[in-house]
Amino acid sequence: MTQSVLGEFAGQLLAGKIEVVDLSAVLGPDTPLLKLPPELAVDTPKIEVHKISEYDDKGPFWAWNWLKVGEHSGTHFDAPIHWITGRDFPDGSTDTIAPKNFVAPVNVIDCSKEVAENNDFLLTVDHIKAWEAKHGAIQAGEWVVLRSDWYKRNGSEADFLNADETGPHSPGPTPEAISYLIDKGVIGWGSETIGTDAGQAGGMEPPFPAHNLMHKANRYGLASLANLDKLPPKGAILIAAPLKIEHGTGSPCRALALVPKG
Ligand code: 23J
Ligand code: MN
Repeated sequence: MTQSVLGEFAGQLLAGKIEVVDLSAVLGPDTPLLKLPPELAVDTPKIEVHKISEYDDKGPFWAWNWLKVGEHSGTHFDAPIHWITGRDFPDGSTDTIAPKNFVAPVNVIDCSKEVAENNDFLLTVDHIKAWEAKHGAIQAGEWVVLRSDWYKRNGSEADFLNADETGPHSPGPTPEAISYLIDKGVIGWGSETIGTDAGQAGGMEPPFPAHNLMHKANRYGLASLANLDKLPPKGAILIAAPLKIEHGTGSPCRALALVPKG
């Protein structure tokens, strides 16, 4: 049975009937990075790419670099131990999460119109229920991601963070929406913004609910996703695996979606 499904899949993949959509942004020195209030925290450092050699006297036939990059940089995976509420899960770090959890169906909730009108848009339980009534129920083991088209701002850190004197302004979920999804048994929550929470989520109860509640439930996060506008509401498979960093709290990742064509 499984053999025939994978055989069928291989045939469709090679025939171009399944599209592989890149959900990751370019990772480099210009990648936008989270800025936290200085009184609260230390920021993740700027990404650095250092040349070791480039077919030269440091290595005549090869080019290679070394990187300085925080775990929570660019398109990245949040592991449960990232948050204090998830710190004790033995399978909650990048090196201990079961690999089967890196491949799962994805539900894409399109809020791009609402976000265009209100940068602080918050996804509520009612929004999710209305989406389910239209597209079908969200099932256990699936990802839920918020399409906002925010990734189109990724080329400019100022536009991406969208901060003013009152702090950053970007969309995200309410605490109740995250609790609703956890009760459904989702595997995680993903967003196109700098982190999985809304820009103003530091003032919510609990603060940063996507982090606090998802990781408390041993579930995952995906941040700075791109190209969610290329996905159907349902029917795509999301592949997103963090580097196997020892006791890692997260990692930049190459997130991909398999999408049936036509
Ligand atoms: C550390 C502190 C607060 C937040 C974050 C990290 C993230 O968004 C992240 O990248 O996990 S909100
Ligand atoms: Mn993160």
